[in-house]
Amino acid sequence: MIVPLRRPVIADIGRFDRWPMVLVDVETSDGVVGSGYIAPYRAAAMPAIVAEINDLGEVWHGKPIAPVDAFTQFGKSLNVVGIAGISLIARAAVDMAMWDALAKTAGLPLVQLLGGTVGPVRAYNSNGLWRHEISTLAKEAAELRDEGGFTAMKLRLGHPRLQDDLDAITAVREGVGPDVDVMVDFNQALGYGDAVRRCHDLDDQGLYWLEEPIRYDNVEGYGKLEQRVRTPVQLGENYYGPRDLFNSIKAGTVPYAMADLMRIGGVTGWLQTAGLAAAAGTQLSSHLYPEIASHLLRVSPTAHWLEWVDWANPVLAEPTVPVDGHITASTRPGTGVAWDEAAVNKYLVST
Ligand code: SMN
Ligand code: MG
Repeated sequence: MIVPLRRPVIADIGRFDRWPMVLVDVETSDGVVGSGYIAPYRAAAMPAIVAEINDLGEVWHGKPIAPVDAFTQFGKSLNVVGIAGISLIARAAVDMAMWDALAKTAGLPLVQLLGGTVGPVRAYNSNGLWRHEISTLAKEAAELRDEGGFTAMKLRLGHPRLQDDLDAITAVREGVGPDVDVMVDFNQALGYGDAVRRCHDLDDQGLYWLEEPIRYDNVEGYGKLEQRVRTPVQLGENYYGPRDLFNSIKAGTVPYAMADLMRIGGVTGWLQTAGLAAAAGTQLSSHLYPEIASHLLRVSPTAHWLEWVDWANPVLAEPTVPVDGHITASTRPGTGVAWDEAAVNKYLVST
């Protein structure tokens, strides 16, 4: 499925005008359907992921809805294909659908099944402020604030010239004033040395965090960078499973981390990561997947910010709605992820 985006996503990792999604349904012998989705950025990646998901479906056919057991077993069976990448993405996709089925079977919203309560989660608006024409950023920032009473938003930086990054920050401040928290995301645009310079140059701008200034797998680089700048560094959307956070923690202080449900390993991978973050004192935010993150952040001891994006809304039967800068999970049994079948038929592509 490829859905439209209200605003094109433009970052150092690429430009995305539409958003490919893989929807997964699992059905129990009692007829309960659990649903989940992943969004693998590139449409061309979908056939390989769908093939792995179908493979896992066959492995688990006839077995109980036990997502933790399945996650572990799938890890063993896909070990030969790879621990990270497509293997983990496929495991995550099935995991999210299985947790939805389990919570529906229990008659509880996912957060309650996990021992928490449905309630508001603090969110920042990430639906815009891409690395595009700087003259449009002030207006867009005001729009983002007003789309749901947001008090925080994320701006994408990493322009080749420092001055353009500074101008982009100035434009956002013109649009929303000093009281809105501004996170900035470089999407790995900089080399280590340039990142030291750039982060120092931006350190007195009052920014909330500096996200992914360098390549996500430069673990030592992040450890050193964190010691050298005052504004906390943020990373984690590219962590493949909890061990990647563990490696970051070993390399130095990790004030902030974020987990992406597709890469961290779905609900099961998130829960493992949240325990690790809590033990290390790392404040944990979500990356995309707000529908499920709004359950999980409520049971994560060091929960920080939810990243609000509405990109899945075109195919959701009950799209999430931000209120006063907060996202509240669905009170229905399950995760609340259910399809608008007419929209699904409209955006379906063959893989
Ligand atoms: C991002 C998310 C999705 C696509 C491109 C970039 C970004 C973020 O890194 O953190 O929102
Ligand atoms: Mg990011």
